[in-house]
Amino acid sequence: MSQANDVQVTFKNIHLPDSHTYKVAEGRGAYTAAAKALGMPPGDVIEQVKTSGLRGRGGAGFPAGLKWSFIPKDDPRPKYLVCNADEGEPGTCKDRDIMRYDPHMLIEGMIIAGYAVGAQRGYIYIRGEFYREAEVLQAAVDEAYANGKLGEKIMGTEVTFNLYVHRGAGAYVCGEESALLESLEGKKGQPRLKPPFPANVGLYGCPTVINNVETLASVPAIIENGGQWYADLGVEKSSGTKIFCVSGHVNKPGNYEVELGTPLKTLIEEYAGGVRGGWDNLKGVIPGGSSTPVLTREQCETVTMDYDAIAKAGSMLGAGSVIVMDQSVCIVKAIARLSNFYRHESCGQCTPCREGTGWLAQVVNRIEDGQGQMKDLELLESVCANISGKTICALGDAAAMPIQGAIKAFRDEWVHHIEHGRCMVG
Ligand code: L3W
Ligand code: SF4
Repeated sequence: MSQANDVQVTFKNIHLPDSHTYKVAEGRGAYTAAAKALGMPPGDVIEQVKTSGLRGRGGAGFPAGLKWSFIPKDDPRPKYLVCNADEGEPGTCKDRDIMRYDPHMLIEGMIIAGYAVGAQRGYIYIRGEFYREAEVLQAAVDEAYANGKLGEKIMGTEVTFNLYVHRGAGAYVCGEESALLESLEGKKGQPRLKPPFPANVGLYGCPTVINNVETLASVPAIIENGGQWYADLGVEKSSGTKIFCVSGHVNKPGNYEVELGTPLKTLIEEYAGGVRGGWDNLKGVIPGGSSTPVLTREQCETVTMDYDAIAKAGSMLGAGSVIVMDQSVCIVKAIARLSNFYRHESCGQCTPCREGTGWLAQVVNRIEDGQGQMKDLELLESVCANISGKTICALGDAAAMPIQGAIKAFRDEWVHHIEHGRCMVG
């Protein structure tokens, strides 16, 4: 759970008692933004979201309004809206809290998005392990139907929007949008080659918008207050607020919603209670989830939490999962943990990822076990280079990037492991 702070968009209501219920949601003004949107031409709704500068909060940061505008207009095929609630990236737990505590904000965002792109049907694909959240969501969907917010002729208009909650079955790769669509269609959850992008060939071969939970939950506030209001929050090219999931060696781990552009050091020291044992005890931070390269303490001193600044520092904002590691962490052991994860989650469809993730895990584990040789570092770099950019989906890159980053930033630890057969942190 997060703490309240000055700027709240998606977490604005989560501290209200029973915030997940329709009664409380209605009392705080839920669905007024949807009613407003339904009174606007769909193109104007898309324009407001474009003006807001809202970027996808699932990891890639793709502009949401632009994505909506890709849906072909004069196309007889049905259009679909899909919410990616698969939240499987290690370190990420923000969408879970939105669904737990404010499901009506997500539903309202989906009504607005569905209307804007001409979709009469929406799906929330929720991670299988989120059993309780799926129950809360389904109850909220049922309440929204019962109160005329979903179904036919919603809110006194001619608009139809039906919404379904679909539970996944526990595969990380189903968070990749095209694997998610395959899974939703009842097939094995394996990524598709892109292009074509889902905007043209998505669910059942039809135009489909897929957005993350946090992205869609940001939409009601944008419509209510105007795109420019949102654009004025945050920094250039990274507008608005973002929920950061701060975990690891901090005194107050949790989800914190702050404006994009907030210094990482402020996020850790002022919101998350500081590094265990003090700032000087910090070793490094994975800023955006397990797929993103680690930042050193020196970089953490100055970097700000926005898309461009993190990219400039050689990493990615990703899904905003800030994993803090203090001096007790063995970087090789931490990377071994991640490598085992990616080996396990590779869907096996393409050779560089299927074979490469196996090799990476094997070599990293060998070094961790004290059996490594200096040439293993070159081998790791070579395997990473042969995966990166050569696979169907980003999972291959995601397995390679943390290793490349950790060798670059903490080479001395890898060398010590190899030369001494053990970790330098004791
Ligand atoms: C139409 C074009 N649509 C791009 C759409 C595309 C997608 C979005 C972004 O990976 C990243 C990955 C993970 N016409 C388009 C177009 N689109 N060009 O825009 O696309 P893309 O390919 O840049 O990214 P992606 O495949 O969605 C997502 C990273 O996020 N990540 C993931 C974390 C996991 C979670 C989670 O568990 N919640 O988020 C963390 O870093 O590695 O790089 O919709 O269709 N010309
Ligand atoms: Fe499957 Fe890996 Fe290829 Fe993605 S990169 S399609 S997870 S084998």
